Amino acid sequence: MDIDDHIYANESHKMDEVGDQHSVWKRRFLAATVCLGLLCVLLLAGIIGLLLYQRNLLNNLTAERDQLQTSYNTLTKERDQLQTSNKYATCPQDWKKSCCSCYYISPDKKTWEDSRKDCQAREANLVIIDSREEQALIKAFNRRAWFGLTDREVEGTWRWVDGTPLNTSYWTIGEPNNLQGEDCALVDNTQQDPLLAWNDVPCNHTNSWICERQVC
Ligand code: 2F8
Ligand code: CA
Repeated sequence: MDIDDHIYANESHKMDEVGDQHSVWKRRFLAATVCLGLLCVLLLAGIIGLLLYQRNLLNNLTAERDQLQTSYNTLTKERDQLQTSNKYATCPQDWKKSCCSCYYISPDKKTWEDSRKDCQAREANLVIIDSREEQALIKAFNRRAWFGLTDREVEGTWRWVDGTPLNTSYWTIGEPNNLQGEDCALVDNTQQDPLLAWNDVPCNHTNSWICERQVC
């Protein structure tokens, strides 16, 4: 082997070494790239997973909030209903309770219409007497007082303040007689028999009055 061949062999060997190193780096670069790619994919999957988890959490929280809101609304409604029923289950101070009604007996005197308005302002109405027991109770209050009966719309046709016609009545003998244009009924405290105690008198007279508020 002459010197040229030797140099050539040497150079060729060096080139092979460089080539080998190059392919080693190439493989390392490729491996690094693949690793980086995998890392990116994992990171992306992690981020997507996290976002999905967050969305799921948010949906659950929203559903829970809506449920709580519904429960709150229901409870508020129930509380209001209880407060209303409690308000009407007991009679206000100075009212008398009997059976299913509260009765207010006025200390002062007004016309029939103003008496009716007063009762309405008290969330009640002039009393509608629809049983013998109630008539006896009203009579026992021992007042000359208006109650919720009038024939001011049609003379001789007596109607209760709720618009229902009069079926059973407790007029004093000889009443109603419309003596002086008398269109409103009162219970007369001078009569003995509690079941014969009504009289018709002019509506613009002033008398005590009895309101009734039904509580059941
Ligand atoms: O006699 C019955 C008659 O008595 C009174 O008139 C004199 C009554 N009037 C008043 O109470 C205002 C009548 O209504 C009653 O019919
Ligand atoms: Ca009369």
